[in-house]
Amino acid sequence: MLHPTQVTTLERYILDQERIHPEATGELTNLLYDVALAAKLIAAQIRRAGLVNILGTAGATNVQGEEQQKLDVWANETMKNALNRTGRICAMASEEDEELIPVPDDVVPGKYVVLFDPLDGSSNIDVNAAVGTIFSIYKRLSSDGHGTLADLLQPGHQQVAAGYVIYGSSVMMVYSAGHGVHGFTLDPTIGEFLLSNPMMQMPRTAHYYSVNESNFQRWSKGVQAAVRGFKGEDPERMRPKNSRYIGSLVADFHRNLIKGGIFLYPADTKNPRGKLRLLYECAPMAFLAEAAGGAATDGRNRILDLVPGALHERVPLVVGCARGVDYVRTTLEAVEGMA
Ligand code: FDP
Repeated sequence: MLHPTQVTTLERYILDQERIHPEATGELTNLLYDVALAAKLIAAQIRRAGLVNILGTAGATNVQGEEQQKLDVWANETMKNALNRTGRICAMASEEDEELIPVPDDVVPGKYVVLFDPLDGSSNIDVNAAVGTIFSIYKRLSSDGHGTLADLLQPGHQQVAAGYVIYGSSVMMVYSAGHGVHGFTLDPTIGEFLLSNPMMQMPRTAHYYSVNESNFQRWSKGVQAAVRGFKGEDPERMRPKNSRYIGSLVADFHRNLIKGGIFLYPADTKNPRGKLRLLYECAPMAFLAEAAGGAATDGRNRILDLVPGALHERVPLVVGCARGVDYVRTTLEAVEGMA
């Protein structure tokens, strides 16, 4: 047991990591700390959701045509306000905003851009299931002034850091700056994220698969074959797995990271490009998966190599334990041939 004065806070841990990597200037530390502050505010609001009667739809729909809930709006504003006046970023993009979000004119733009999904899995809020915030950080490509769309439309392998906050039975922030994946649990009594899961590794063997199987009839033959394999119909190539689907990407991913599993949101006839967004969901989760020894593909290509053409582009996603992800890719190739 550690004495309370020996615990490692998020700030202390990131600072120590930066000391190991001499190229670091400390700005990324502060940026991650800005995200952590927003996460604490969002966590506090989520905890109060049932009490203050703020559940329900705000009446508006977001750019994807989905119904927005009040907490989505609130979380989005909280993220923007935590980041926009810090001088550390030159632009932002949010799953809830159609266009690039510029920093205010009176703020000197910084060298990073941040993209985020402020409240992912929001259809779970009404039922008290886990939701999350996903973030993704890149260095700007333009040299100065306000950030541009090109600064935001970078392939995932260029991310300098990515992570998520899961608002579950406890609140955890999981991030990677490329050197391992680290998890911190919020101690609500002192309001600090404390290191709880250093150097998280995706288990080599997947015991679970997570997919919305109600879409089965809408999938391609290859996806159907891969999921049948997970159920035990391809015993020579794949051991049968247990199934768990929460319907909240952060919660499903987090479960698979800890227990060993594969998450899929494939293309289907209703969502021919898949449902999840490349920049706000797939690229940051792929960055984390690879940093933890896992993998992520759209079925054919490595997610981190995809070059986004637009802010809200969607792609199919298969992410989790490397062998399971590769099984899906090779099964698609065998059934459907090369693209
Ligand atoms: P939600 O619609 O509740 O916001 O991209 C959003 C997302 O949740 C993911 O978090 C989740 O993995 C997925 O959609 C669930 O989609 P289905 O309901 O179609 O399974």
